[in-house]
Amino acid sequence: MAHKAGFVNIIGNPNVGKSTLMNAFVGEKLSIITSKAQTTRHRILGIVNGEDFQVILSDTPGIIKPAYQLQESMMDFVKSAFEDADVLVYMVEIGEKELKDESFFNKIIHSEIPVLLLLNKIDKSNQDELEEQVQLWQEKVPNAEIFPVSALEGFNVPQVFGRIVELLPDSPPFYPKDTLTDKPERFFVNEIIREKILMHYKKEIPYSVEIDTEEFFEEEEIIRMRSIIMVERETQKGIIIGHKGAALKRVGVEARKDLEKFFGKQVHLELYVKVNKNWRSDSRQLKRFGYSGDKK
Ligand SMILES: Nc1nc2c(ncn2[C@@H]2O[C@H](COP(=O)(O)OP(=O)(O)OP(=O)(O)O)[C@@H](O)[C@H]2O)c(=O)[nH]1
Ligand SMILES: [Mg+2]
Repeated sequence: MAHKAGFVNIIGNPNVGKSTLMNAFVGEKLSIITSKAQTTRHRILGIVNGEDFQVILSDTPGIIKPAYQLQESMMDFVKSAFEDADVLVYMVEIGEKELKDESFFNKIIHSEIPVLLLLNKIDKSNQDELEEQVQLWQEKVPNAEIFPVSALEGFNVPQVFGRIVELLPDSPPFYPKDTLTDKPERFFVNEIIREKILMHYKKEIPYSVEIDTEEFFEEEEIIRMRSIIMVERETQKGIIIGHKGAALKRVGVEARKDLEKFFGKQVHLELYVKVNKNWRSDSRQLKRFGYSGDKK
């Protein structure tokens, strides 16, 4: 029997629903999702295995004009997603007019590989608007096949998946057939904690935070984790901890609940806050946190 396999890389502006789509395809919450832009900072693989196919999806950070080195590394992940894609999934949301970065947009319209343009969040739209938007995007990206979808409600998601499998080249699998992702367990610990930070803190705080899980120790009944929440400045440390530690406690309780769901096991989570001055602009630190740019 012929076997199909390949890389399907999801790109688009921030907050359009790329991670929601990847999770819907994979059926697991691999990528964190929040209503804030720049939730995703890495390229995260989500692998869907069937008897005769292996779809290797990549969720990527939303495309922005980088203002500091962390954001440059985030855009390097997007660039890498252009390099090895067998199918490009370009996601836009209803009401959106353009991809802010022209060079990325040019790569899409001149792409030699198939482009699926997903017009997302159609649950928030109506028929007239939808038709007008489909026409707009068909003109802008003539080489794309357009699919209106709702990643959140699953509308048209199986149809898009079917089309992806059709477009994949004949190939043996790239990963063992029981592989779900390329990221280690600690990565997901970091991300689940960061999701709570994105949800509960305002302004620059979530963008100044990185998580480093120093300990991940699995016992028979429980997994013990110790994670550091790193901030850039002393004042941010106080804000993270909050009055009598209440804010930090909330992060810990909510993260632990999600971690227990994710790992299917009881979790003990210790959280500490540390100042790590200007980590976002420090190459060595960024490398240590996995932002080296060209990694899948
Ligand atoms: N109404 C509606 N909301 C959606 C849909 N898909 C995603 N969202 C919401 O849009 C917001 C952003 O979703 P994400 O999946 O995090 O978007 P993203 O493109 O990965 O964002 P970044 O990682 O920041 O680039 C969240 O609040 C989602 O719940 C959809 O189909 N309909
Ligand atoms: Mg995302």
